Amino acid sequence: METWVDQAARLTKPDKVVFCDGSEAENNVILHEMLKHADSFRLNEKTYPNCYLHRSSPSDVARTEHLTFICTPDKDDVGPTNNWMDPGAAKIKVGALLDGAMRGRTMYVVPYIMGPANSPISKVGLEVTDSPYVVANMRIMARIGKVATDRLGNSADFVPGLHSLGDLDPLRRYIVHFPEERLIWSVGSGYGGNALLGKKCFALRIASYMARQQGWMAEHMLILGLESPGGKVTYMAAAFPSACGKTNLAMMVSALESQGYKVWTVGDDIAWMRIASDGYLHAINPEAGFFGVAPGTGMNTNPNVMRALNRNTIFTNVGVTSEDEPWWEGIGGGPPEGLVTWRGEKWDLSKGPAAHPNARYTVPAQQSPCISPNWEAPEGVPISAIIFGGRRGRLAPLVYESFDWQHGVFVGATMASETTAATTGDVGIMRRDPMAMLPFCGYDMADYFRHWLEMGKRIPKPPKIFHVNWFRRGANGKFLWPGYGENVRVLKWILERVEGRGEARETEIGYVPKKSALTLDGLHIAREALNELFRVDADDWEIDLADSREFFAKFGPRLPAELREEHQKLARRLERSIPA
Ligand code: GTP
Ligand code: SPV
Ligand code: MN
Repeated sequence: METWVDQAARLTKPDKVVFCDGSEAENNVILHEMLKHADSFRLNEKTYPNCYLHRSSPSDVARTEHLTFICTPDKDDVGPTNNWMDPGAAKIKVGALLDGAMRGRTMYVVPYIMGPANSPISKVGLEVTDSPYVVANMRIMARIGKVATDRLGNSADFVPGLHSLGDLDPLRRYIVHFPEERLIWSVGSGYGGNALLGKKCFALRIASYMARQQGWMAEHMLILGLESPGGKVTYMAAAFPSACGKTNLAMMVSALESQGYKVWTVGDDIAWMRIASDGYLHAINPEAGFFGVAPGTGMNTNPNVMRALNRNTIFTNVGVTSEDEPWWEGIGGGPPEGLVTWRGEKWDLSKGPAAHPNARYTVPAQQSPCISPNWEAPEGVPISAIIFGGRRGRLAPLVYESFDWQHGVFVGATMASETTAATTGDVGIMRRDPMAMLPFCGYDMADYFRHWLEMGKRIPKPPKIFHVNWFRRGANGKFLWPGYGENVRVLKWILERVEGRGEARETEIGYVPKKSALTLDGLHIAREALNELFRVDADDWEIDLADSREFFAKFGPRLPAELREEHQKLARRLERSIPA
């Protein structure tokens, strides 16, 4: 570890190197450093103790997928959906930007564990960074310092990551991964998934590569436990693309709590899953905190997270009130007098939203009132259902179940969703995002599909696979389904299907709940809205099939034949149902 740190320091030439032990005293020093910068502030100490506001550079507010690369000797190994750079060329190009990048700055060395400290599934990483904001976030999002160095001992089995803010210019920003070396270099961004290297860079891109080699899975999934009457808890994992509702589903206050259905959070963004000796796929949450989307989060949508956000939280790119309290669209109520925007300007209507649409909070997981008692179980939790989903204004019904694992893999592989503010670029554009891993798979996605198919054969008690869509819109353009805490009604049906109950009708695309099978008491929803939510329109699906065929074609012969077979089977089922 010291050797690697020395090399990183020789390249970046910091004035000072600080090894982080993760202690409270050290955290205070780092927060003090963070607050020296004009972009960070302490919030109201009475109402928001130990809370901070950080404003990132206006051109550095989301992940930048076009500046993210996978570097393998053979270009074909990253597949058609990843950006590729030759490892040698990347070292030269990005190395030039890192050369001397920390002059006049302190280099913080942050050893960290992804996963519970005592779990055999956990892994150690090491991030060096010149950003105190990154250190403060890593401290919430991972287990850092002494626990990690203790776990590592003399071993060299860790994933190193070199991060520098550089000059924050998007023209000199690169997030590059060397999966064969298990190495990450990131320069030019201080934002979330670009800079907190344990998260997307390690726990998904590098880990997905390792997982295929070693026979496990690293997925962009929340993990929740659904408690049913009598107290039994059934665990489910769900993959939705960025800003499509993972945190909210994992932390919901159930609309059916009075009937005995309650949701417990194990994780909100990433799942590492292994086949355990009981025959189930077991999942751990490699993270220790939530880096969640602030806009849209309020007492009426996600009271559990709201109750966690009033202490020890770092807010990024939210607005701030005259009382030094954080504010964003959807927090409840209109913009208060004296509101200041995420860019530090006095708010008025001409400024648009006061919080950036991808504004985030970083909060310790254990502050959540619904954190599962098993969230740090070393062996993980057994997964009974995998749920795919996305933002689909049309087409996909509220929920459907795949016929079997292979069909479920096809459902995941053909997932599509409207783009969101979580990544730089246009918002609201439909794109294919298989398993919500399009930006996070560290190798060819055709091989990734193959890995999914192989895993299915190896899991003695495989989870059932479902697809949900909270975002279908009616003719008036409004969402048909109320979402949030009401989503538990769909989870309840999924649980019943897992248990072999739950009534369904077979359609061309899979099993859809019989209308009487979904618990709707207490919910005011028009019959037409329900009909539309469950409608499977064969013509629309045929159009979608043409699009997924084109997507699959990109992968050429590497695409598993099983997926072409599923594609043809669906095409045939649709043909049969459309009158000539
Ligand atoms: P990442 O952290 O980017 O991976 O996102 P995520 O999948 O955890 O998304 P999150 O739960 O933070 O939700 C993103 C946005 O979708 C927020 O603005 C939410 O308010 C909104 N949202 C979440 N769940 C629902 C839902 O059931 N219905 C509707 N209409 N909006 C939702
Ligand atoms: C996502 O974009 O999927 C996130 C936030 O969870 S980030 O850490 O920026 O990747
Ligand atoms: Mn995410």
